[in-house]
Parts: sequence; C-alpha cells; structure tokens
Amino acid sequence: MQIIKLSFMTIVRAAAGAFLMANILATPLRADEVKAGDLVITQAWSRATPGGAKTGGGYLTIENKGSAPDRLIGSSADVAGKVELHEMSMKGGVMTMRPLDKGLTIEPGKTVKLAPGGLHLMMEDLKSPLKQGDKVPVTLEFEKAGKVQVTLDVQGVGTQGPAGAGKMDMKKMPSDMKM
Ligand SMILES: [Cu+2]
Repeated sequence: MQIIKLSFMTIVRAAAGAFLMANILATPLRADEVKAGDLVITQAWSRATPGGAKTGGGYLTIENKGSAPDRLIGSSADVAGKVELHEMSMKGGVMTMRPLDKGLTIEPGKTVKLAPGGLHLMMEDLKSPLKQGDKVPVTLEFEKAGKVQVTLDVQGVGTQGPAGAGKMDMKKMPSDMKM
C-alpha cells in the first residue's frame, strides 16, 4: 500500500509540476499571438480615432522564424475602404508618409515592427470610428504564409504602444488566464 501511495503522490506532484510549467509556458503565448507558417505576429494594435477621422493606423510585430524571407504584400479590413502599408519618415523637417508599393520584406531570423512614427498599416475610408477597447479584424497577405487574420486591439487616442507591453504584462495576466 505504501508503494502505491508514494507513486500516487509522485503522479500528483508531476501533474502539479506540469500544470505549473504549462502556465509558465502559456504566458508568452497569449491569445493575440498569431502564427502563420514561419511567421509569428504579435502586439497587433491600433488607436482610437478622434471624432470624424477617416484614417487610422495599424501596428504589429512580425517575426520570421524560418530560413527564407517572406513579404507582406497586402492587407484589408472590413472596417476600412482600403488598408495600405505606409512608411513614415522625416524629410527636410516635414513628416511624410509614403505607401510601400513593393510590400515589406521580413528577412529570416528578423523581427519587423510596425509602430507609430515608422512603418504602419493605414486604414483609409473608415466606415466607423475606432473606439478604445474595440477589436478590429484585419487580414494580412504574405507572399509565402498567405492570408493571415489578426485582431487590432484599439487603445486610447495618442497611445504610443500596445497594452501589455513590458511592465503591463503582469497586470494583464489575470484577464488573459480567464480565457
Ligand atoms: Cu500612413
């Protein structure tokens, strides 16, 4: 009986350990992480649009874990008439935006970040304003990975980064774990 009891306890401990381990491993694999082929897309977010604005930015991080480059060649969203890939830069002291007609290459082993002030998705002809807390589905199209659906998490007006970045992760954990 003693042996059976011991092995039962071992199983319980192992199970508890596995459960703990699964929780630790699950933390970075949040619901907003999207995998497509060799690509991992995280931190897809947007900003609330102030009254009447017809355009909104889309930001996200794309990591290429494969051994060949892939290219973001198009995107669309139900909420917008069209979605373009833009690059923002300073030219002679003036902030300019231009569409990347040839798409955006993500080299193998590299991570490309779309963020305010740089590369971004430009949602044009918005059908309704983006409000904080909205979840906006956007379809990205890659040369190799194909079509990938991501969800932009809409933050407040003027926010510079996605919720849950850095320190905020800990605060966000309980709500994530309910899912
Ligand atoms: Cu733009």
